[in-house]
Amino acid sequence: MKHFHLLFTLVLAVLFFGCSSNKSKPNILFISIDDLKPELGIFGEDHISSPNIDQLAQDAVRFNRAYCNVPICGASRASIMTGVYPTPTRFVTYYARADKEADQYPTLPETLKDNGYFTTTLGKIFHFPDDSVEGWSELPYRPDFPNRIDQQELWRDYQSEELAWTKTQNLPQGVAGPAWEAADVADSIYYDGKTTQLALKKLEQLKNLDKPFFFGLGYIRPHLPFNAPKKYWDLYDEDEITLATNHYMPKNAPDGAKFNFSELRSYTNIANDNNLIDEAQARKLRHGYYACVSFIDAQIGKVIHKLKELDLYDNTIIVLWGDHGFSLGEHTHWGKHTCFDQSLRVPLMIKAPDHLAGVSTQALASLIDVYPTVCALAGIEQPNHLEGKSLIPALKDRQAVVNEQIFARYVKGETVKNDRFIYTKYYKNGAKCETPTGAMLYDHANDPEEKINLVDAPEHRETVNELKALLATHMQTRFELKQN
Ligand SMILES: [Ca+2]
Repeated sequence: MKHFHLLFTLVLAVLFFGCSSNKSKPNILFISIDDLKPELGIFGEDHISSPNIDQLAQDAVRFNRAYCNVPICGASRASIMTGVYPTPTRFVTYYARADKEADQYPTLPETLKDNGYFTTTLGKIFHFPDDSVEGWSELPYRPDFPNRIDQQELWRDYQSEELAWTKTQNLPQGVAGPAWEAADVADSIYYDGKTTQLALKKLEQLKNLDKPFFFGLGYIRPHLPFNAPKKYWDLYDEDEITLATNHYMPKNAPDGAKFNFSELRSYTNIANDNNLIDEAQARKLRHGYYACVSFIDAQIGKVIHKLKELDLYDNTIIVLWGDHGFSLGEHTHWGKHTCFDQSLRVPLMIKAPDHLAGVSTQALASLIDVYPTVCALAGIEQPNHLEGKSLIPALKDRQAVVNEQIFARYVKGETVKNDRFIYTKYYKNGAKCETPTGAMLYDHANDPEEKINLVDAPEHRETVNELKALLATHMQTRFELKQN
């Protein structure tokens, strides 16, 4: 009997310590906000109302100089989730898939799942919900269309009566409805509001797990169309919205940098021609973007409130990121899909227990660094294939330098950015990086808005040569890695 007691106590102890050591690993809430640019209070701008993201920043490190690796939804997400760079033939389009183009690499959720995490996702993390499903402990889910691959409905989330036709008409691929809507409805009527309702329920389930969780929560606004409840539009006076100060192409810009934003032009109230967006429409589009950001900010607030209510907040790492930037009239452009700073720079914030909080860092960061950073924070050995670096040094010391330079690309442009400069080389044939057509160099220390292309300036010849060489090495290394 005595032995039985001893055995029983031992079993209990093993169970208790076994569970508690596993459960004590931090949870991870991985929040993606589609097309969110770092035009937020926490990044030094004050014209968009985002009180909840600002509040979260008090417990996080925010990266003032974080960059995507490819400024288009599906490709950027496939790169983040696999931890490998886009190449001229891999992760190129909005419909890029990790499981078709880089299936040999375990995704971030797969690595976490293999290391004891319960992994789940709701909303838009991968572009396609059925991409790399083996990485999730349960099937990915989205409101209304859980198993649909064709997602036109997502973008046609119009809720006012006068736009009901957008749901029933058989519109061609790529054609939506108007580029904005301000329906006087509750948050929960729009897709992202429905996502939040499901997220709150999901957190209640996750609270009761005997494992740490990784929860990928993806919002689709402020992606076009700029549809948000009217109350968020009402936060702004459209007449007072100011337009981009660099609303013209840079001096000496190469032809490759020209961009006619076909995505915005696919909306029914935007002219499908080569003319510039006029001032009134520019103000309306900015107004809509701001409203969508405030709408999503309110959703983030509800999720954080729930985490705190469930007593999960303190032991949960929160990574908040945007998949690329977004031009709102800068350089005459509207949208992503360029190699300018407006299109490449992203919001990135990491709240991690026992690391810095309420500070910003100038450390150059790249979205390819997210995968190794999450592994390091979770205390998991990172897979060998990862091409980024852990950002932990910057989460411990805001002066730390992790990357001397970062790399990005978009179709025909290859970009390198270092501490001071950003350099892009354009090619006639982007898929093979053949026949250069031009290049651009901007001095971010003196020209953060990229108004003057300095690539031919004699005083910057050495810088251009240095960046050219770095880019060539990166492209060659990337090529060789892909061959193996
Ligand atoms: Ca996007």
